[in-house]
Amino acid sequence: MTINLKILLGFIIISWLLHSCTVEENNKKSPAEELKEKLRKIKGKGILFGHQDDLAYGIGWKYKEGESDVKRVTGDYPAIFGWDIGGIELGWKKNLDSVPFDKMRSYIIKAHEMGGINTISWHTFMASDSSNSWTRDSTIVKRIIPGGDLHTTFNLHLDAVADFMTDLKDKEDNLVPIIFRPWHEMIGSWFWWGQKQCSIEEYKTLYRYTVDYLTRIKGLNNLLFAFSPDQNFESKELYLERYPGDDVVDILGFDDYGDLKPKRDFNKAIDRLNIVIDIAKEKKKLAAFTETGLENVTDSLWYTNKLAKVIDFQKIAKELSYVMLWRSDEDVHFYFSYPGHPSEQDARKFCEKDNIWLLGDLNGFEKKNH
Ligand code: BMA
Repeated sequence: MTINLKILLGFIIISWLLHSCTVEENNKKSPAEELKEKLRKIKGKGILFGHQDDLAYGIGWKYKEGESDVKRVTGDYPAIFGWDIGGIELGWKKNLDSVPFDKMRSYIIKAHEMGGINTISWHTFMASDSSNSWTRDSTIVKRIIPGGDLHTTFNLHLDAVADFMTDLKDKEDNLVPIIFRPWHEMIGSWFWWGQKQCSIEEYKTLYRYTVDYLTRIKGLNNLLFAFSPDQNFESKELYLERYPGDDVVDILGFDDYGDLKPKRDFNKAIDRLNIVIDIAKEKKKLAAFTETGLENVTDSLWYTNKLAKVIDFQKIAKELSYVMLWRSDEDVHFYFSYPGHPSEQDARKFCEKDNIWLLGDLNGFEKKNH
């Protein structure tokens, strides 16, 4: 072979290698797309069980490596790990419930590396005077969206969120996928982004702007977005009143504590979940019960008598991706049981149901399907 031929051959091989790398790169799914695919595969087979702040603290312990109330009661970790980043926008080192952000970051990464799925909510403080989410100020949304006098400050708040999300990387330097659930419970009026505090258009603009800023401007490709009103809707129309658009939402959910309280009718929760699921099916989105629980689990049979009856109901069992209980903070309130609590056995019984998946079930399924 002449030198020239060798050079030409070498050139062809290198170009081919480079080309195939680029094709592979281009075909590579983003962390968000991978998570969506994973959730789609699971749908109908199991409902993932989640708990807010599960790895951070529980009843009688705080920041203890490997600890989890779900694990203490059931022997396994939850499959969904919930977190809240309220306070990140003010540059705080800890969130509104005193969870240090550096610890939260490492728990999120750990949950991901164990095979779990993380979801983040954001009890946002106000860009005007740093008042908390529960402040009924009906000027803030208008002031932070484009054109408002607090818009620049709000962009800085979103920068802080983006920085946190960008820092969530696994050992291989890949971004950890996150289900982000901003501006939740907007049908109620307890938050400054609630129904009485902003117009429909203002709310939609806020949600859309948030998604656009994080994904397009900040280039984050690890976020799925969940839309999660509270329980105050009786029809598809009401659920969708503030829905910001198919292009900015991946998961349709809702938060409901009221319908599952002891003297209330849990069929209401079934009706509402059916609404969410019908819309999700029409729109080809995923559906989730994004927050629920009974404060301090005052009914020792709550899991099997209420929660199981809701999520086992016909199409709910087939269509729901996950259900998440709120946090267990011994100084405030708890939503999952702990060893020695009268509801412990019932919690375990619920989590042992075939269609309720903890981390081990999720990992077992993943192994079989790869
Ligand atoms: C609420 C309560 C509060 C907490 C907030 C945000 O439901 O648990 O104590 O600050 O959620 O996590």
